[in-house]
Amino acid sequence: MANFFSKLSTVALGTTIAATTMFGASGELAKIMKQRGLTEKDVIHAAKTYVPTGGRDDYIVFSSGGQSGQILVYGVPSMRILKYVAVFTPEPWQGYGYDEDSKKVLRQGNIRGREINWGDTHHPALSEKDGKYDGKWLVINDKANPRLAVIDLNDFETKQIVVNPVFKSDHGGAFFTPNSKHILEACQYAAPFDNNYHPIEEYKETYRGGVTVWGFNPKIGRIDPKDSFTIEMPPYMQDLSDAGKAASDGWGFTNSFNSEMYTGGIEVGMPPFEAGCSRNDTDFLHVYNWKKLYKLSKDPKNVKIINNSKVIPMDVAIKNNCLFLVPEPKSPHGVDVSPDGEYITVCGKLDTHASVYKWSKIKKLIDNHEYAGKDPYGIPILDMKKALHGQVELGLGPLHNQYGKKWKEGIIYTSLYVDSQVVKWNYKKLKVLDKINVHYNIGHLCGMEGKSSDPQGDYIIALNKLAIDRFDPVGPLHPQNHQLIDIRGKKMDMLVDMPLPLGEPHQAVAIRASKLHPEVRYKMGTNTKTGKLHKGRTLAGQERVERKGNHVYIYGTLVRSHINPERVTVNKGDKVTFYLTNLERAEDETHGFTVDNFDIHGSLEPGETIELDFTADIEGVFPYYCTEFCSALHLEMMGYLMVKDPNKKYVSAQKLKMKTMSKAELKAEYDKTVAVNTATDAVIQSVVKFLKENHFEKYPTVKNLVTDALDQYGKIKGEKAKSDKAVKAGDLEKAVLFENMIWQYMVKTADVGIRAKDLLVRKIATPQSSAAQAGERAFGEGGCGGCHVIGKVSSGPDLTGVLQRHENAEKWVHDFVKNPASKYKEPYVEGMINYFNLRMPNQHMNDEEIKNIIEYLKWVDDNANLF
Ligand code: K7E
Ligand code: CUA
Repeated sequence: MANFFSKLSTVALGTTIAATTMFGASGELAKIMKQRGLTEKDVIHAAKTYVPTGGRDDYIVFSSGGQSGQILVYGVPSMRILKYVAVFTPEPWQGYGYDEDSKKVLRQGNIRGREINWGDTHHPALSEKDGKYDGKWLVINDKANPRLAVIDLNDFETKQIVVNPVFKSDHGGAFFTPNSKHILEACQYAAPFDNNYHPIEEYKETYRGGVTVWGFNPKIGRIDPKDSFTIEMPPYMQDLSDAGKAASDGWGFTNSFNSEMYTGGIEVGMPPFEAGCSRNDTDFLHVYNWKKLYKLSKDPKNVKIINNSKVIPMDVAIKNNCLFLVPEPKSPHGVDVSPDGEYITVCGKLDTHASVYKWSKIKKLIDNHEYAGKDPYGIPILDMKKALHGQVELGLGPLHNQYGKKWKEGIIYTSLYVDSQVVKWNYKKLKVLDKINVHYNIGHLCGMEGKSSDPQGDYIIALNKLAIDRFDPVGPLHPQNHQLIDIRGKKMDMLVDMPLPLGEPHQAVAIRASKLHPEVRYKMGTNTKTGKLHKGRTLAGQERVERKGNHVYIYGTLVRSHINPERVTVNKGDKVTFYLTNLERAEDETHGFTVDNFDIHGSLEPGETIELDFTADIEGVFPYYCTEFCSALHLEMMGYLMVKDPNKKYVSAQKLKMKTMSKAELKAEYDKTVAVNTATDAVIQSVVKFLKENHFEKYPTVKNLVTDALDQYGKIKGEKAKSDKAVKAGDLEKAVLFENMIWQYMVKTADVGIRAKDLLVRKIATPQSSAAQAGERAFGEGGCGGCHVIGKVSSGPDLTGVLQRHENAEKWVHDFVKNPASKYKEPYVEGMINYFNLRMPNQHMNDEEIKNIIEYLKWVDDNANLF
């Protein structure tokens, strides 16, 4: 023990108290720390973020995938990536854009009739109930092609894409209102609302910005374009936005960065755009009463119809006291409303300050019609000073804000892009509290439910634009770097880096994992994109091929490990539609499907039906197969699409003369196959006996596996009847094939059954001491398992009971492991060497490892009945 701590203190930088209580007396840890050059702090950070195998995370993060047009899902604190959700971009893995139903979703995003196959995702938003995340829906915007997408958190699939009818780009979206009845989406680069050409010289007259208020039905999770409208705004280049909450519910807040309405024009000798658009000291925070405007939008006299959508003109909004401007420091970026809706924090990239506005002050100015002036479009401007709670200097390039658990006391976190820091400060007392360096150039930061009205604190994730020197280089473009920061202490503590190998994630949102309850399986035959039963739904026994003119419809099924039908023949030029249903009920038993050379792919989660369409315009033989390694017989899960040219005459190839088996030979093969099946069945029965005796039904996860296994086993009876019938008819050839099929079902049963048994053993065995755990690890890592299998005689003896076989056994085992050669001459060992024709090699274990292995072997003996 003394040795361990003296070693530790030579490398420790931080406090040692935590380590002494956390790590106990294991010398192994000190050894690893030394080998890997880890400090005590590193080890504490690892312990704070490590999730042991099989463990779960506390939070799930949805991060925008930037230019990949996708969403990334990962866990906190482990920072393990869990999923890519395809949104605006085809993603073959789940068949997105490669099967017909997902193509329909993707094509909802066509703009002016044209296909768009990528997106620039920026701001994901989680649906809310009373301002708190409810774990039901996720929406995200596409900045490049102004669109929103809706993802169902029941299965993490994109269900809807809507195109903004009037914007030519967007950015300040998506933001749910507190009960998810509406979603705000603000414009970015001003442009004419119609689709016509308008000269840039008419920028002030014909170019417009705005905010679209989308109607959303939180019950079904769909945006309703008919229940939506756009608020016309000046061409000020609207930016980030936020929806009011509690005190400010019903209002929206949107930044802008070009109140100068500068349009650049370096080609005509004008100073560049970025110079002109940041000339004024201030830009405008747009404050608008979307709730009242929503009601007004229902009266046709208040709206203009542009591109088949409702637009409320500025003068209507002004007349109804629904639109105001408040000056804000120039070129602002983030605007974030506090959980109680009372404070609105704005950060300007070109200003070192954060500006905190107070809603009650803004509201008072509005109610009293107390204006400092009007903008060129007649929008009332409120006095900045009178609207401000105060300003505080944070550092260079403040961008975005997140609230923590102590938001009521005023705690807020802000990213500093230029300084590459996160700053913790108090927005009520206007005081900086702490800063931490991040690597490098942070954009957004993500708190745990940090944008809801119920922030959890615990962590902040820094979403850094550059990684530079943090990872092994993978070319000139480095990964993005998400860094997890512990904010539970007084000082922020950087825990771990996570490289992100995708686009540039702008924002991420985090939700408690306990709030998500995704589906395990679909109702049999579901079209997952609509949630309804699929028109091509096919149940077992309904498989068929139908021809209607030159269109061939295949109604097929997939279940471990066959595709039914196995052969499809069509004519060259035929249209082909595969309707495929995954008949599995077993958890995670997904099958994929493709026909080689036709650029189609589907992923069928348990119960899902998909449609794949193509024209068989080339002649030939095309294998189709399951693309998920779904069982031991996955490679066998295949079939053939044969495409014949109807105008060609095919001459049959000379048949090869194959030697046929004699009757006696066939009989021998049949008997052998049956014998193998009988033996395999005996193994299955012994597993079943074990499972029953140990009450598998008490453990739901084990029970599910047993159900799956028996599901396969249940199919044997039918095959056996067919085999017997063939025997009766004298067709042993066929009988052998059916017996083989029986064997395949047995293998599948055993595959899952043994998994169930192993799981059950773990559940009912006595718990392992930490020494026994370390011993099992050492046993595995030391390569002992190469010769010894617990519970079985393998290429070495079974070690169950080894501690009973020798006198003074612990010492004997210790000495033998330490120096096997010293015992080669002992009669027992010599006998073993002769029997196995192998000598126990020296694995160079240290005393600690050997001690732990002995503890593990004791655990094995305690549970010997289970192996
Ligand atoms: Cu700052 Cu698009 Cu929210 Cu990027 S945005 S960082
Ligand atoms: Cu199904 Cu592989």
